[in-house]
Amino acid sequence: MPTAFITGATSGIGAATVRELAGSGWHVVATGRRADRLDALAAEIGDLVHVAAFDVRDEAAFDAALAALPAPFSDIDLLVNNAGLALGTAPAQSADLDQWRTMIDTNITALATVTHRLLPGLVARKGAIINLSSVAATYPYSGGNVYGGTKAFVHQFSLGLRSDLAGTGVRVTSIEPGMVETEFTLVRTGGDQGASDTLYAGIEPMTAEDIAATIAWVATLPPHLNINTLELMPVRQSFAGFQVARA
Ligand code: NDP
Ligand code: 8X3
Repeated sequence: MPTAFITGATSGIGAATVRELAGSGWHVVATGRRADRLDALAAEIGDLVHVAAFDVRDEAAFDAALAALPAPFSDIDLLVNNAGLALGTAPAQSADLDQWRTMIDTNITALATVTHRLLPGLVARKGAIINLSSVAATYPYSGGNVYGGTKAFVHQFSLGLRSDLAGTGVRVTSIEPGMVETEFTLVRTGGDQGASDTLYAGIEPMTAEDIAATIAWVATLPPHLNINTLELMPVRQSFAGFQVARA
């Protein structure tokens, strides 16, 4: 069976994707900062999972984790660039610059670095890359400023990779979900469980398992078929009109 390398596997979409793929017999490298969560995942799933705890922004730690991968986990066929976060909902003019830097470092710089490192092997194995973008890449909302910008990067980077990888057989997909109830809003609000519960109340948000099933579906399509961009929303989430600031 093939091997997947998943960033951000300690919760939400990443953890659900580990369970989904390992459940179908894939070998999975599960990564993230919280080692206790990764150990619990390994204990739950068993030999199909190899865990590596590192901060995805720490290039040296990432390199060391890669170098320590045992066979067959070192032969990566699928990269799922999932680690990422939103911080804050303040308008740009009052946003925290450190929060902006953390989002850019994680959602853009680290994602590009991981991709760069794994690309030669993915090309050799005619593998695939699945990147987690967001509806925020396309539809601006108040307070989404840099988060939306980072996800627009992920969208466009994915399309650019497709161009560069023409003829290699490597597939690239940008998955662009709307509201998925995970730890996302807890992280965004600095741990405000009430704010998270309120945001998702009464809207039947998508689940991490919904997105994991979508990722598994994309990853197992026939090799001649590439989904470029895949946008998903809960039925109860849709679009609002433009706003105007009247004089
Ligand atoms: P969670 O907060 O539940 O999971 C985020 C994961 O990213 C965690 O495993 C976390 O691990 C990891 N992560 C964050 N920063 C780092 C870091 N510096 N180094 C290593 N790992 C890191 O959120 P989701 O599952 O919802 O988010 C997964 C992806 O999906 C993100 O890219 C997000 O932007 C995207 N997305 C989410 C949507 C939603 O509504 N939930 C909608 C659209 C896209 P740890 O903290 O242990 O390091
Ligand atoms: C986050 C999606 O709809 O919660 O990436 O802003 S949404």
